[in-house]
Amino acid sequence: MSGFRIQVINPNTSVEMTRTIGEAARAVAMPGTEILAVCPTQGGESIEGHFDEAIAAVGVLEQIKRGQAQGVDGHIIACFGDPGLLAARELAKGPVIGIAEAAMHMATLVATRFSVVTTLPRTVIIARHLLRQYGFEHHCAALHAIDLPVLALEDGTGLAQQKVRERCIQAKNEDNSGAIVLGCGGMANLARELTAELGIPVIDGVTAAVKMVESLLSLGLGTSKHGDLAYPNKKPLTGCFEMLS
Ligand code: 2AL
Repeated sequence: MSGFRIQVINPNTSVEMTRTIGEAARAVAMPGTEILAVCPTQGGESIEGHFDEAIAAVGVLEQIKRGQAQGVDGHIIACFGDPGLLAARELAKGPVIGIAEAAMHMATLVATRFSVVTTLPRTVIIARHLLRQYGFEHHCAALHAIDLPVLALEDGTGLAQQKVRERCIQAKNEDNSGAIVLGCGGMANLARELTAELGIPVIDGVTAAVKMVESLLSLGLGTSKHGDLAYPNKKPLTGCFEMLS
């Protein structure tokens, strides 16, 4: 089976991070899969809290609409908070996977307990909420922050990448976790090297989500349109939301 078109949406407006995410996605995609890496035209350059996520969710929905109009087969929300995930599923016919859920699901398949390494301490709290929401609380041994902002991953110094590496090693040794989940879309290019170096699965959600969307599409599965994920009830939307109606 080949010929899937998968839209990878970076919900922040950083063009550099969108490139990193797109390259990581292409590196694992099947030969026939086309990866379209996009980001919203409006919003914040990084997503680091609930306020940022609320804004980013609108950008995600705009891109889902656009992707559907272009006939893409599936979508990935490439921010670790999975902003707008269920709303995106209402709009989409094909599968929509968030990178946090993708990485967490994958981790439970290869280890009994995993640790999360993310960017800021406040993101740790958001990730903890997601663990509870997705039912993975009991699979997670600990969460760690490198304590650097998201855009430090794109500043070219390598400092953030070094801190991610150190935190992953610490998590392996101190939490006694069997796997590590990387908690930011901007860490997508680090998983394979860290997996080799640490000798345990280090899972990035972007690449995990690519394989999940490909799997669902190969099985002929899309988002259920029965029940709460049915298309949104039609009603006029005004102002800046007109583009979503
Ligand atoms: C994120 C992410 O993945 N992209 C972004 O802008 N903020 N979340 C995070 N936990 O760092």
